[in-house]
Amino acid sequence: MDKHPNTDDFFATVAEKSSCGVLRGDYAHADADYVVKQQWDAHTPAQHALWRRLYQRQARLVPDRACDEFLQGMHKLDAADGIPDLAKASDILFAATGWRLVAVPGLVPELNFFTHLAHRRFPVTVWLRKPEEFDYIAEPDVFHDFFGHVPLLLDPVFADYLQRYGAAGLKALKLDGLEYLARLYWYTIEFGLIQTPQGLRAYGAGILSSGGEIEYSLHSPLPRRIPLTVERVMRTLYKIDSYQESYFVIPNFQQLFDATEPDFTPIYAHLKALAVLPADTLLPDEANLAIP
Ligand code: HBI
Ligand code: FE
Repeated sequence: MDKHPNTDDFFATVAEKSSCGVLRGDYAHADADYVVKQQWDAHTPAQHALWRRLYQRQARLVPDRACDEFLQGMHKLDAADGIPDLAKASDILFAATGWRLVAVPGLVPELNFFTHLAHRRFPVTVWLRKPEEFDYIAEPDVFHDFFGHVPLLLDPVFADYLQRYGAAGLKALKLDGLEYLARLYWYTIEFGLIQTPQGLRAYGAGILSSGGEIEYSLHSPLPRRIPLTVERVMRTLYKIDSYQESYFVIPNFQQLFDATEPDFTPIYAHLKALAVLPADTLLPDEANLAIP
């Protein structure tokens, strides 16, 4: 595995963020793109049983709370019975939107992550959390990645947004815009909300794979729910180990796709002159959308 220029500082940064100071995955057998074999047969009956418990909890929570596109993708993937075989799920995904799944040991450096996304490959972590991590886990595991992220990749508009996000990420690395792209990822792909004719719904993977944040993000009076603009999201800090203090709301996925159409270079230049905003900010001209 040849080292990418940013590999060491990436793992140092993520390792200090992850709970135990080092990344949990086994990176020794990863190839140059950080891809590994899933070794699906090595999963134990206890791990499949833990997957079923996680899946059953979330499958009970998502009706009337996740957007329809997520629910349709979840049903098509049909992964209730145990840890999915990523190659089989990848075939279902490819038939729907031309995306593929690649197995990875865990978090990978941004350069590799963005390169995968830009080529319609979604990295899925191969290890599953421990039973004692049922309610919270510091690093994404196979349940967060597969249950949280993969269903929406079967939606053509969202799938195109994610590929365009990957391409923007590769540019951001050259323009020193990584922190802005990371915030856009966080407040859309991980913690995004969407206004639908049936009401406010969640589409972010961090929300939909969480036991408690689905209800909190949609119905708690505590967080702000603000109409999304790219510039506002790019300057807003976020918390990685607690429920979000603000959620950003889109009217539909087409608007999110269109918002990533322009070249972000001028936005980055403009943002460099602006102060970052704490996660609990509500600007004077912003609506805090009422709780449904
Ligand atoms: N790697 N496997 C994996 N999954 C992620 O979600 C991920 C990553 N590397 C970097 C990263 N996310 C974030 O820095 C994004 O904001 C790019
Ligand atoms: Fe994620």
